[in-house]
Amino acid sequence: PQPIRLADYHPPSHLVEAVELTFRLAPRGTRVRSKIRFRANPAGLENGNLRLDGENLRLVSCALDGTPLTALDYLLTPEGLTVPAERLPGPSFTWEAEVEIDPADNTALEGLYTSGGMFCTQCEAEGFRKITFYPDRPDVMAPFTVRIESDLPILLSNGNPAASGPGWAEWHDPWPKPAYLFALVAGDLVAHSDRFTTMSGRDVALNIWVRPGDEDKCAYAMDALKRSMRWDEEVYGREYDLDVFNIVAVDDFNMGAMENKGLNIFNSKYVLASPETATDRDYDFIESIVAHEYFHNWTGNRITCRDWFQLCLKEGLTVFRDQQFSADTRSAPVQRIEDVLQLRARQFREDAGPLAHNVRPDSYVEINNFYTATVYEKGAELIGMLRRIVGAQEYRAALDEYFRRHDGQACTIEDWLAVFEDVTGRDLSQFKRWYTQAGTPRVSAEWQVAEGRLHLRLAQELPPTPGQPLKEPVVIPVAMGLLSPEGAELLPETTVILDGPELTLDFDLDEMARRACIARPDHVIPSLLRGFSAPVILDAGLSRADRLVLLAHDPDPFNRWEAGRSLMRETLMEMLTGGAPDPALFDALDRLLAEDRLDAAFRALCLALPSEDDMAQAAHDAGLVPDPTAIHATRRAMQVAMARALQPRLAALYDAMDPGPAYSPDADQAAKRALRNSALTLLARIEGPARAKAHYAAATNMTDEIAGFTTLLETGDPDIARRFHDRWKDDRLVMDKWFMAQVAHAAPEQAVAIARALTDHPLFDWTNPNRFRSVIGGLTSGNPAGFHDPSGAGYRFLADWLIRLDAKNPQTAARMSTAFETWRRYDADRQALITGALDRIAAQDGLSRDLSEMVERIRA
Ligand code: B3K
Ligand code: ZN
Repeated sequence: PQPIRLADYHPPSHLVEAVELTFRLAPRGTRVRSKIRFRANPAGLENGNLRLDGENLRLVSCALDGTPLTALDYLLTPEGLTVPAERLPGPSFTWEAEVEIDPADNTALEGLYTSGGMFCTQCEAEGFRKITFYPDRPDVMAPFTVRIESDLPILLSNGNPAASGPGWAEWHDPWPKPAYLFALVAGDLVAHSDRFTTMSGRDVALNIWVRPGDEDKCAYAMDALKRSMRWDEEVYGREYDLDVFNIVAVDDFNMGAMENKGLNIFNSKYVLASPETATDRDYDFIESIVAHEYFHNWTGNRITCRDWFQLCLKEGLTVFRDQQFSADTRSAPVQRIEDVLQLRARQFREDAGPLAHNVRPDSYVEINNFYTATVYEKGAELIGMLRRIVGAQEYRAALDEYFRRHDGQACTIEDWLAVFEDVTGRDLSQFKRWYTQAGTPRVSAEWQVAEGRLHLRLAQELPPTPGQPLKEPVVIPVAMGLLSPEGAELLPETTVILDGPELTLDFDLDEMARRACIARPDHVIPSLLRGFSAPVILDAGLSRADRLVLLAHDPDPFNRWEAGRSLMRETLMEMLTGGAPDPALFDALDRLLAEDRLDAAFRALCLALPSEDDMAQAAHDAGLVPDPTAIHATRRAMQVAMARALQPRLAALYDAMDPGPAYSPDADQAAKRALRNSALTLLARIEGPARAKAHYAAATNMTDEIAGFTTLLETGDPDIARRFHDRWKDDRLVMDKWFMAQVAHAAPEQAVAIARALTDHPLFDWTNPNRFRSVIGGLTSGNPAGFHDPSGAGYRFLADWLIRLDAKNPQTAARMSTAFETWRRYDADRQALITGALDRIAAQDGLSRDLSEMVERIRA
């Protein structure tokens, strides 16, 4: 298929004034009647034909202004239907159609499908065209009226309930929206209900709809929803705009959740929680995803994207908003570190390989392949930089103007930046390069102290990415401070802007020393990129001693953590090539762990090692060929060394950090459990399984239970998997953890065999995306050394499953194929095995557009 290009955008020939839909639901033959009021678009550059998208639809009948059309009046292809301009009654007309669709056969989970006896929809990006003929593009916005006919008790759509009777319900959504925000749900559902009064005093009914039996697992999601609604009022002045807000939990869902107007649909994994079944991490995800989808009501729904190239307009901004919310709700530094860990693990990895693309891509074959860490997480970083550059007040003023100017519109990144330019009077043309250049910039620092002055030179470099050999310098805000070798703060935090290839700064040490009331130091330690002020790779040029000072004293918690992180990474790299860990690092960690005034979650993060994938990338960046087996063994050896060096401290923390039996998912308790469970895992490396056995037996919540379970899996308790299974076999979400943990915590040489055996387990339902991801993702992400087994068995296993899944669910198959994106890092044997697996996939007949685009891009 031909790629679609941003440069080819043209406005639609027709706009929609109103849509009426009637669904007569049946699993094997749902009838959809549509009545759509069209009007010619004066700005339409097209030929004036009426172009409607439509896929997998059986057309029963259609008419224009009441006159039935015959097959001679239109052109029907597998992609849609065109009525030539000369057959249209005039500039305004009503299109009516009836189509039949087969929701029970819809295994792609896009459009209208069935899941465990309920009907539900997923339309973003282009699923609405599988429901009826329509201009399925985000710049066509219209109010929708929907009638649902079905014997199922609960019938939901967007907007407000309009009328209902036995076997039917009508909904009306007054806010014009693109078709991708359409949703319909029908099922035997029960609600966890509540109410919310908005800042202007309007009363909103809130419902979380779940299968009977799950209603006692909705309280946390509801609480998160109400807090999100309040937060958006307080921080952004945004009020909810309908009489009801519905959330529905669905077991079969391709991603996390979807922001359909007034009817958010969620993967049940991100709604249902009880202390016994959900971990602290699950609670954390529920909170941030509920917030994210709710925040889309303004950033995405009221103001949407002109075309799918502008996806970051809604996603980057909404991720930034949900990160702000989490930072306000929990610990801000911990949130920042976690966000950066995610960014590096997923987005830097993407940027470093063949799938690198702009935050605003220039072209795509299948848009679902561009819901990426680059669009989402790097997109959010760009908003954060913008806010840092213009300041919090001007940022808020610009957002107010954005909502004022563009409410009800479908916008572009140019519109977004123009608002900031108008409100702040700045020229953002250089900043815009962040949206149009792929790749992670590299920033390096060099400095010297001479004659009482510090000369600091910052430089940026932009490595080439596929299709972009040369790049222009970007605008990099560098938040920084300076410390003396004793850890005294010499310079209060300031932000400098690196917008050329390099920047030289000059500081007067005498003056700084005077202000800090210390003698003039003969050495200075720059603390650069505080709070990770830009999504770049920094070579700070710091010695080990300098970093130990930052680890002990940096007033910026992010850079404190970062100093420890880089020492750990360096130590692991040295151990990989035969070195031994430096005891000074362990001493520093020991002191940090003893600082009781530090957040326990922060301490747990400082104790965590870089992942195996981080290490593989670090090895590659250092010009080495990473050996996944050696990396795994080295991390293990480091854990043993750490446990030995820190044993008394870890044992003391294990006892001190017990939050007691009354479980709460709040940040404070979760932090204690995080630190305590890190201590448990490390201690098990030298103590054997006794402590983990007791921990598992005593656990009264899933966070502790899974920590005990995974530790026992690793220390080789032969019976633990069976016991966990027998306890939880009837709980789908907990069993996802059971499947995943066994693969992720298997010894590398056994991982593929274990994964394969699990795919034969009676509870392995590979058509359920969560279950598929548990086992196949448990190997590819959870057990890199197992996945990269030198035999190639992991690659063959993944390829076999991608081929099988692609025939049913291309979107999830394509998503999972990114496990191969790092293939160029590895040795020639592994490269040949991976490219062989990719070529085998590419050679399949009838491969989806989704997976074939991915394989082609990865292979290139
Ligand atoms: N907007 C949806 C993602 C849709 C993905 C389509 N493949 C969820 C979100 O970002 O909130
Ligand atoms: Zn989103």
